[in-house]
Amino acid sequence: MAMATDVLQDLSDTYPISPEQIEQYQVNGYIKLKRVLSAETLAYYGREITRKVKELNSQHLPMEERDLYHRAFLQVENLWESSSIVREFISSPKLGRIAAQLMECTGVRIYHDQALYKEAGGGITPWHADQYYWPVNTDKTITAWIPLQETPLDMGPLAFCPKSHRVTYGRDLEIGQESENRIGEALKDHGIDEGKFDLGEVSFHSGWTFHRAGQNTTPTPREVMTIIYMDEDMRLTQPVNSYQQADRDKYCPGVEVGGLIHSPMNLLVWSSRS
Ligand SMILES: O=C(O)CCC(=O)C(=O)O
Repeated sequence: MAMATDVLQDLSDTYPISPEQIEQYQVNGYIKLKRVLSAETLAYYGREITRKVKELNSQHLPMEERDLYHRAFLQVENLWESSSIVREFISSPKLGRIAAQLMECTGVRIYHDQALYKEAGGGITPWHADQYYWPVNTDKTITAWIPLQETPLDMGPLAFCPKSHRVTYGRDLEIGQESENRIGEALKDHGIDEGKFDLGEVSFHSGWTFHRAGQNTTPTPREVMTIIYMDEDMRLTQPVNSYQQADRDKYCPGVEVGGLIHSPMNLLVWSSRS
């Protein structure tokens, strides 16, 4: 049984990031890093994350009655608000520091968290870029995708199109069948980096990087926690679609257009200024 002090230490330790890894992230728009978190840390926080997913999940339709997007995963957002254990996890200085270093910014705040559990028999995650959904004024956003178990190809690990954060085609598409078809077609000559994740491996992808995931054909759920960070200096832009308006209301309460996004929802988890 892991001791709370051991796992807390694991969340605070420094994970060294080399200049080559920063360059790799900047060029490709994502990076996969091995041995970021220990098996004990993932088991300890994973238990609580799974408990919260079961408590808060509102998707109860059988798979065959759902549309493509809702077959991809159970999606539960901002677990940290009602769990001090999840709050501890998403406040990890180790993960925050990696995010800031990769984006080459002085610090990061939380935009939001979400658990993405691809159930046994769950469908594909269609091609998309996350920043379509976010009313923010720069591209300094990054998602830590943290599998809670080893994730082989048949469980549907996250896959990335290298360098696609520089591709502007398809940025106006919401996730679904159309994004899967049109972005998949547009990127077919760019290649796809699709591989398993070891236990403890974490990927970081930029808000405009196109990504997808295959089906989970195993009998075991693919349990993943994600933390979405933004530059500590990020400002709010006028929402340009209904999703951005909903995000503004949920994740940036009280922030004016043009204002610094530092509402009580946006925990400052790592900064070299403080
Ligand atoms: O977990 C998945 O299948 C998709 C994850 C994703 O799209 C994201 O974290 O931005």
